[in-house]
Amino acid sequence: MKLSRLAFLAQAFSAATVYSQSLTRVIPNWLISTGIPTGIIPSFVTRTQDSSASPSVTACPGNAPNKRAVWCNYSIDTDYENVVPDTGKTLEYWFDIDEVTISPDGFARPVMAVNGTIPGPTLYANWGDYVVIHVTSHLERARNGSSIHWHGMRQNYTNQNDGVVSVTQCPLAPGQTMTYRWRAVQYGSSWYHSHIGLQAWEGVFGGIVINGPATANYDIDKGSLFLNDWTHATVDELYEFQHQNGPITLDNGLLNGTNVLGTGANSTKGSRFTMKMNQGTSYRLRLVNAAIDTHWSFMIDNHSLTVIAMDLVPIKPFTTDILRIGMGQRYDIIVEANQASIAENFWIRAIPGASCALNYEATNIEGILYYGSAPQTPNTVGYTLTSSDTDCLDMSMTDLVPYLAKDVAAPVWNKPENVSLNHLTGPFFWEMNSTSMKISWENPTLGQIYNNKMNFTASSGVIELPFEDEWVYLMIKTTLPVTHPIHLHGHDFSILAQGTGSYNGSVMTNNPPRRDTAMLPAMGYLLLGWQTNNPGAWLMHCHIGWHIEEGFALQFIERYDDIKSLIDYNELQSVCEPWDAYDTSANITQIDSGV
Ligand SMILES: *[C@@H]1O[C@H](CO)[C@@H](O)[C@H](O)[C@H]1NC(C)=O
Ligand SMILES: *[C@@H]1O[C@H](CO)[C@@H](O)[C@H](O)[C@H]1NC(C)=O
Ligand SMILES: *[C@@H]1O[C@H](CO)[C@@H](O)[C@H](O)[C@H]1NC(C)=O
Ligand SMILES: *[C@@H]1O[C@H](CO)[C@@H](O)[C@H](O)[C@H]1NC(C)=O
Ligand SMILES: *[C@@H]1O[C@H](CO)[C@@H](O)[C@H](O)[C@H]1NC(C)=O
Ligand SMILES: *[C@@H]1O[C@H](CO)[C@@H](O)[C@H](O)[C@H]1NC(C)=O
Ligand SMILES: *[C@@H]1O[C@H](CO)[C@@H](O)[C@H](O)[C@H]1NC(C)=O
Ligand SMILES: *[C@@H]1O[C@H](CO)[C@@H](O)[C@H](O)[C@H]1NC(C)=O
Ligand SMILES: *[C@@H]1O[C@H](CO)[C@@H](O)[C@H](O)[C@H]1NC(C)=O
Ligand SMILES: *[C@@H]1O[C@H](CO)[C@@H](O)[C@H](O)[C@H]1NC(C)=O
Ligand SMILES: *[C@@H]1O[C@H](CO)[C@@H](O)[C@H](O)[C@H]1NC(C)=O
Ligand SMILES: *[C@@H]1O[C@H](CO)[C@@H](O)[C@H](O)[C@H]1NC(C)=O
Ligand SMILES: [Cu+2]
Repeated sequence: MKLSRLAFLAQAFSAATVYSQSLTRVIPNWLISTGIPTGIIPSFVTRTQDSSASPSVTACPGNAPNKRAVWCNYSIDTDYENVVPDTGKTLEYWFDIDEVTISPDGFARPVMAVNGTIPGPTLYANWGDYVVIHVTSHLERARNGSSIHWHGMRQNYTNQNDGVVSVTQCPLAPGQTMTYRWRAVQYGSSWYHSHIGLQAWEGVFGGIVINGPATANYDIDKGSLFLNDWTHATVDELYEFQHQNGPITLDNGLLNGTNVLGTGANSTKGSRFTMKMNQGTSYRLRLVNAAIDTHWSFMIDNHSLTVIAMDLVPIKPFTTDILRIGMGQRYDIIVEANQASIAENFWIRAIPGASCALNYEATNIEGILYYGSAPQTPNTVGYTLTSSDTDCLDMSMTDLVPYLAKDVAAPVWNKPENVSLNHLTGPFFWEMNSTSMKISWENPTLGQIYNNKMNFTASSGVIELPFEDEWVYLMIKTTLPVTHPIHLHGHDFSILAQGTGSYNGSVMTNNPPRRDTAMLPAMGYLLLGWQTNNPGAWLMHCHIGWHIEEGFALQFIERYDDIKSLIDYNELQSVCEPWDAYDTSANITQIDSGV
């Protein structure tokens, strides 16, 4: 290796330990000491985060601030479940999964992140566009496999691009590149994240914005606003303690990747999330809960929030002061900047749900909305939390009315799943119907289906749905005092019943809330229904990072007979073969559920 390159690397190393928004990829120690042939050296780059990066795609003509319902020749009234604009466009993105040291709250720690930033670069597309993403992993030092899941994206007949290790692919080995291809058949706000181990919560995530029509007007789109909890040790380091002992207190939280760290020995300067608004202007924000184990109540002092979408489903606008958002969920909100006469600065608050989340900085996860020329410390007072906020529940079902009404028919398949723990002291494994998922990175479900395997083991958590375009219902119940955000891949489900205590048998079939993630209340039930119109192996899981690691997952094999023809086996093998070789040479051990 040339000396100049080594000097460059050394410089990069020291730069990486200093907090700044500029990022440097950490070069694996073995690379420096052994001098590997240049061909496999990851391209080394220094980047500056451009927080003002503008969308790379433009809105359809006609979609003006006072006409957000319009979208080219389509509109908010178009039935997006059946009609998708033919834009004739394919967008191509390149993602690098890096290991970097950054200090989102002023406390330096190693993270894994897409293109070295938290959140990673936002993926923009227009409704109907095709999207191609080339993902390259540089996780040599951690010796991690990787993958990217496009959360909430329908993956209509493109199951193999869902990015779930052990189900739709093998882990992507360090140094390898894999390409995902899918079409944006819905519009709105979502996010992408790694779907192996706890890697998403080490920092591998970012926003997805699919432009389309909306159910209310607004002037300016402010983009994604991520709500994360945050730890100073890595979540991989914390996992074993959590696994043995149960819930742990997290160190902090971040608004769009930044915060300060309050008092005490570890206090830092960090920096608060700030957002400038002009009196008389309205703003769209795309809230995403990307936490490992925190349900949030979000509010902006003295401002009300108009909610226009839940996950990727537009809803009839409703107004609230406090918005509860579970892990994996999204809400699109409009904020009317109309309070400049009261103050110049207002707190934006993300408050952890007291009965389900522990955080040392619970009252300090705050940003600043300011009307003046620069942000100053606000002295405003927050709205009062209700018991639903502290109990980590979803917004009321009666508020969440899909704009495009869809009624639910009787099911051909209707079964319960009982959520429980293997035993009440650690190590903890979550079970559904007494089974904790345990599947293998090297042996993804799609490969097994391609090879005609029929007999899945109990711990693979497989439920077969061989029905074509029929409704199926799944009742998830628990007697334990823990809430869980339940997420399904490949579909939006309808929420037919949701509550605490015993279920009284009522089923809401008349345009119920429809989305991809919903809360199972503590000691409660959640009845979900969806239509089997998308062949594939689709994961359903709790979106609490610890819980998926501990086996809280099922996989629905929807229309087995229709899946095989959708599999590109060469492509599957092009990720599995390098992984198998890497796995053997690096002596990797899988300790978790596999997803
Ligand atoms: C909209 O409709 C017009 C007339 O039907 C057609 O010429 C045009 O290509 C359409 N535009 C789009 C974006 O679909
Ligand atoms: C999903 O894919 C199927 C098969 O290609 C197609 O018939 C259907 O129209 C697609 N649905 C949407 C919403 O694009
Ligand atoms: C990510 O970083 C790579 C390498 O610098 C760059 O080519 C690519 O455009 C970046 N991707 C995005 C989405 O910004
Ligand atoms: C990733 O690397 C970390 C640190 O080496 C390790 O603790 C963790 O188990 C790895 N995760 C996966 C999914 O391999
Ligand atoms: C949050 O960060 C993302 C990614 O950098 C950016 O696109 C978005 O505009 C930011 N959101 C706000 C509200 O500033
Ligand atoms: C400081 O941070 C370290 C690492 O996360 C933690 O172990 C320690 O308890 C923290 N100390 C205080 C006073 O918060
Ligand atoms: C601002 O909000 C606080 C807390 O909700 C409330 O007490 C106060 O009256 C509000 N101020 C105005 C001028 O509305
Ligand atoms: C789960 O167990 C219950 C009770 O034994 C049973 O009725 C149900 O069919 C099982 N669920 C599935 C999906 O097999
Ligand atoms: C469901 O799980 C609870 C423990 O959480 C257990 O007491 C109960 O018997 C289980 N019910 C069924 C039908 O398995
Ligand atoms: C499962 O099926 C495979 C062939 O598909 C067969 O070789 C194997 O013995 C079967 N295992 C069990 C436990 O039935
Ligand atoms: C059952 O519960 C639902 C929702 O809590 C309620 O609306 C309905 O009136 C109840 N039905 C009966 C028969 O008690
Ligand atoms: C491989 O890993 C296992 C478990 O982590 C360890 O017991 C074994 O010694 C390792 N083997 C080699 C050759 O490093
Ligand atoms: Cu859970």
